[in-house]
Formats: sequence, C-alpha cells, structure tokens
Amino acid sequence: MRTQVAIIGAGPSGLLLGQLLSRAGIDNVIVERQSAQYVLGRIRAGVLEQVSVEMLDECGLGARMHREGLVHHGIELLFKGARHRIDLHDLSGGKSVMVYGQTEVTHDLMDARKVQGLATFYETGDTVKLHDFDGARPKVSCVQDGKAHEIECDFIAGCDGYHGASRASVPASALKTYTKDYPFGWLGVLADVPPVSHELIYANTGRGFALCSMRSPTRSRYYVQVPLQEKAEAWSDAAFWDELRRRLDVEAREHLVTGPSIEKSIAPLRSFVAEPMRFGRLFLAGDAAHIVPPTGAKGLNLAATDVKYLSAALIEHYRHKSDRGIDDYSRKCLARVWKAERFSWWFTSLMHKFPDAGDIGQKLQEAELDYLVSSRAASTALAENYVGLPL
Ligand code: RFL
Ligand code: PHB
Repeated sequence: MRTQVAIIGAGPSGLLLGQLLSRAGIDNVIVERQSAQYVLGRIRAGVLEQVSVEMLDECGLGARMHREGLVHHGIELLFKGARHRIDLHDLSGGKSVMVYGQTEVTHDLMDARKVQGLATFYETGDTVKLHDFDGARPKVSCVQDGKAHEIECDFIAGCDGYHGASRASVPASALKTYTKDYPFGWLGVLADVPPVSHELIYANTGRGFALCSMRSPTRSRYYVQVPLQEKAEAWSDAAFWDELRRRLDVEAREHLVTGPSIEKSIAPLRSFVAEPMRFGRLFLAGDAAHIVPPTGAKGLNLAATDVKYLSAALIEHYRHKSDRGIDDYSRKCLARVWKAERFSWWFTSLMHKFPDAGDIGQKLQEAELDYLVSSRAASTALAENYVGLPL
C-alpha cells in the first residue's frame, strides 16, 4: 500500500499526529506493536498543559476533556511537615493545567481514528522495520496476523516511544544521546477513592518523595519514591497506604481515603535526549526522542509540542511546497526539549531523597524549598515552567 506519512506507534504522539494530518487532508497509516487494549491499559500521564489542551481542541476532540477534566490553578509543595500553595494561575499570568488522564486522551484519539476509518495496524509485535528513509522513497514493513505488509510513503514519523524501532534504525554514528538514570523509581497506585486534596501535592520528606494526584473526583493516583530494586508485587495495598500516609502532613494523613488498588506499578526515572530529531525522511517525536523524569509532568506535553511542530512542517510541505518547517523541525523541538529536561531534572533533584546526599542534602533541599515558597520570583519561575513555557 501507499500513504503520505507512515506513523510508527499509536501512543499519544502517533495518534495526535495522525489526527492533525488527516484533518489537513494528508493521508497517513499507523503501525502499532501492541493491541489498542494494551495501549489503553498503561496508566501514565495525568496533567495537560494549555498547549496540549488546545491541540485536542484543534482536532475537534476537546468535548469530553472539557466536560470531565479538572482545571487546576495551583499545586501544593509539602516539606518539613507543612503544605505551601503555588498559585500557578496568578504567577503565570492567568494560565492553568488540565488534569485529564493520558488513557482518556488516547481513548478519544483512538475512537476518532476508528470513526474516520483511518488505516491502523495493531499487534504487529516486533516485525516493524523502517527502510530507505535516507533516500526519496522510504518504506515501512510489518507483519499482522501472519500477513506481511509493505507501506510506501513520503515520510516516516517515529512515534514509538523510548524502546521503539525508529530511533534504533538510525546508525549510531548519526546520533548523539544524553542520558541520566536516577537511583530510584516511582511506585504508583491507582484507586477508586476520592483524592486527599483538590490540588496535587508534591511532597519532600525524610522518607523520600510522594505525589498525590488524581484522575477524577472519585479516582486517585498516588506515587511514592522507592529504591530501584523494589518490585511492585512485593508491595501490598496496606503497605503502600502506610508508606504514603507517613509522607503526608497531619491534615492530609487524616483525610486520606484508602481502598483496593486498580493498578500498581514501578516506573524508573530517566533524563534522555537524542539529537538530532530528523534523519532524511524520518522524524522522531515524543518519547522516541526524549524522556524526562515525571516530576513536573512534562513528558506527554513535550510529545504534543513535537507533534505540533511536525504536523505544521508536513502541512507546509504538502500545501506550500516549502521544506522550511521540515528543515527547522529538530532545532525547534530541541530548544524546547532541553528547557523541559532542565526543569524536570531540577524539580526531581529538589523533591527526592538521594542515597548519597545525607542530612546536609535534606537541609539544602529544605532551604531551597523555603526560598521557593517565600520568593515571588522563585515561585514564578516554578509556575511558568509547570504550566508550560511559551512556544
Ligand atoms: P508512548 O506513549 O510510549 O507510545 C509509543 C507507542 O509506540 C509503540 N511501539 C511500537 N510500535 C510499533 N513498532 C515498534 N517497534 C514499537 N515500539 C513501541 C508502543 O507500544 C506505544 O504504544 O510514547 P509517546 O506517544 O511519545 O507519548 C509519550 C508519553 O506516553 C509519556 O511522555 C508520558 O506518559 C510521560 N508521563 C507524563 N507526562 C506528562 O506530560 N504528564 C504527566 O503527568 C506524566 N506522568 C508519565 C507520567 C510517564 C510515567 N511513566 C510510566 C513512564 C507518569 C508516569 C508514571
Ligand atoms: C499523574 O497524575 O500521574 C502525575 C501528575 C503529576 C506528575 C506526574 C504524574 O508530575
């Protein structure tokens, strides 16, 4: 078969790109290793910046998000046993974030793709291969249900996440990568219990980091920092709630409603960037090109911005016969990516307990947090980054 843009990966990057291209009349095919059900079962991001919200609106898919999503004007920082509110709305000149799960975003995008009858190959496993993207006629091949497919295309969009085939297809000599692995992970629990507070709480404690987040007024998402070697199976629900409670302030501890977990998993924390993000007719977007630690909720939002730039570049190519956007894609994305990498690394470093930091490390973090909540300049810098830097 033939298409204009072959997209590898049906995560948020690939699906969003598919929507934006289809709306502009650009034909595209998505090839996904897993089943749609599997992709929807992964519990990940929960916070959308305004740019991501606007992109879903642009796709005509914002209705459910505006109905069910929760607009947040602030976050709370908990340290030395007390909570301090950061007024994102006031400090950022009227901006806010939307709490709406990645699962829901993916759901809305998948449903729209299905209704429009756009070609999507699910469950292709490890058979996806990229060919000739350094020439004029790239191809993607895959096997689905034992049947081999070959997709001829003008461009390939590598939206297949950190472990995908796209970045792995680029010769190592053409790629410079930057990696930092953190010596801990996040143990996350999803439960149908009301959130402990109506805003997110980011907690720095002597026992390690904790985060109280949510998906709806009746569904909570909580995380506690754990050593990398821990296994989620070794944590009973009771042990999780116990540990979370110990990392909260007195009031939150009393208000915490616990219940059976619907999902429990451990995510490692990593900072990673691959440069450049374009190789001939192959573009990398989202987690395929960069990873941030989740503190600060930048991953999905960065993926959305890549897709914004990439869709605009491809539309410019087809409509106006100009490759200016294509040639500038990598530079433009990376400028924003590095700022989000810096912010996520900084917020992670400030909020987590590092194995070798000792008592002085804890004291220095607390001094910085004291400064952060008492200086309008410092709070403003946090708020500006949290709601998303201007495009
Ligand atoms: P995804 O979501 O990983 O999707 C990639 C898709 O490609 C498929 N794939 C392949 N398909 C074909 N052939 C292959 N060889 C393939 N290899 C892989 C995969 O099956 C998958 O369906 O990447 P994408 O689309 O770039 O989206 C990125 C986001 O998922 C990610 O950045 C966020 O989830 C990160 N993140 C958060 N981001 C936020 O903006 N706000 C948050 O609040 C937030 N919280 C989080 C997070 C990530 C977390 N984890 C688990 C890493 C919280 C956590 C715990
Ligand atoms: C989440 O709800 O999963 C979440 C929220 C904020 C973060 C990271 C994850 O910084």
